[in-house]
Amino acid sequence: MVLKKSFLWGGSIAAHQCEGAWDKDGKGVGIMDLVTQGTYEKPREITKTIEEGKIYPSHEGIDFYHNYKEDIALFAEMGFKALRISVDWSRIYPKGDEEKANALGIQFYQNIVDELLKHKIEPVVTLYHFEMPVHLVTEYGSWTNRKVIDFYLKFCKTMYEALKGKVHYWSTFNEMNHIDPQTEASDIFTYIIAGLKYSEMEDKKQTLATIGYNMTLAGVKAVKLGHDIDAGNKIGCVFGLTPVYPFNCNPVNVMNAFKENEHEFYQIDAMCNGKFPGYKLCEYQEQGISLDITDEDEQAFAEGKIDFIGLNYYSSSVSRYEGSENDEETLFGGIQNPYLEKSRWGWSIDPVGLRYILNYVYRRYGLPVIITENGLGAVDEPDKNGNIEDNYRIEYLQKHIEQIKKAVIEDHVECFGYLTWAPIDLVSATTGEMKKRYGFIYVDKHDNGKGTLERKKKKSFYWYKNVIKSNGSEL
Ligand code: BGP
Repeated sequence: MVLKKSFLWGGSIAAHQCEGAWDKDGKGVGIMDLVTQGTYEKPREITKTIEEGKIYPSHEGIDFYHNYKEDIALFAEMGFKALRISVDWSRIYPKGDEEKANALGIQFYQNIVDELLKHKIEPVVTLYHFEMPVHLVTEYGSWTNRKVIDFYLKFCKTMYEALKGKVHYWSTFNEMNHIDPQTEASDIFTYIIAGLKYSEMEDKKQTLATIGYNMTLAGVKAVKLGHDIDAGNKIGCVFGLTPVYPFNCNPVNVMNAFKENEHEFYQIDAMCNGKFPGYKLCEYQEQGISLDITDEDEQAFAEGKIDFIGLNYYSSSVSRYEGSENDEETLFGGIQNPYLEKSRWGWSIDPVGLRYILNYVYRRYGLPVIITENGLGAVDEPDKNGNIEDNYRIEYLQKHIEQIKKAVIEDHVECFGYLTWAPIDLVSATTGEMKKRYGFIYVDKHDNGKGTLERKKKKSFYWYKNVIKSNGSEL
């Protein structure tokens, strides 16, 4: 058996990491316009004004705003069947609470979608990939306030209508699952997702529970809305999933790992099962967390089940165990896995983990899955002839695709596409660096802000082109 001919090979990008043009054509200030550049060792900082700090990578991105035609032509040259983009909310409603949408912002995304369709590339559109207008944070308190759900739905309606008949695959959110009151969070994670710093939250557990609930509710309402506008819409949600392995077969550690793993799933449970999970509500009650749940909410959960699951997969993790306090902690909160290599940014490289999580998700929910992100962040140095021989990236992707094939062909997982992060170099979300590159296409832009923005094909460009041409049979 082979992969279906309709398998969606392609890539995935996000507006705030590539577009630049932060103040063009009526765009408002988005939360990611107020984040400095960091490094692996030094987290990004959150600033109050655009002027604060020196380098604002997201402001310039790779200027996809003005280069989208050329960039899409390069994706088409690789044979892409799909491209996942996100719509920057602050381009459409610059402050988030306006009556009228910004026509130039809408036009930009219509142009991108038309360009994709011209090249027979299926657009997959994420409606919220860390791009909230700052005004909704400062004036309304972000997702802690239910009014923000209505503003979000208005924005969704605008986009569903603007791209009706052209876009068939939508994702309501990217990676809201990193918000869970039972786990400690870092400032950058809660900021990226909700524009709020973890360290400044007064009642942390209550705040995170409210944000997590309101975002989930917004998600299911957006599904219903999108189905009402066009019954042909397939609407999913994208989750960043990191399987948590037990440290060893000591049942206590197995249970710990299970519990840690579960933190990532309550929102998916809610979106797939048609109700907010009872086990979560019990946990909240025990901890004195209260949620304001109405009958209307319950109806919204019942009516807003997602059609597919978007899976972002980079890494697996190992659960903490008694006595593990002194072990080096990973970004994902666990400890390093001695069986796995790690990337320069400390993310363990685990292709089998992808097969595992594909199976897990498919069997738990029975919904089709699309891999919406997977890739290797690495330092790419052009050689003396200016070529980029990124064999490490090819090897990484090869091994992951092998596991996808096993999941689909041997394990019968309904996985309908593979979108790499990111087909073109862009600004890293967690560190803000350009140095952390993922692309098949090199962009001459550097952390000091310099660079010609010239695009150059890496070795992996030609490799991926052949993978797509052979429908994954030649890796
Ligand atoms: C995911 C985000 C992406 C992307 C990716 C890689 O969590 O959805 O936006 O950036 O991680 O992370 P980074 O850019 O920090 O290497």
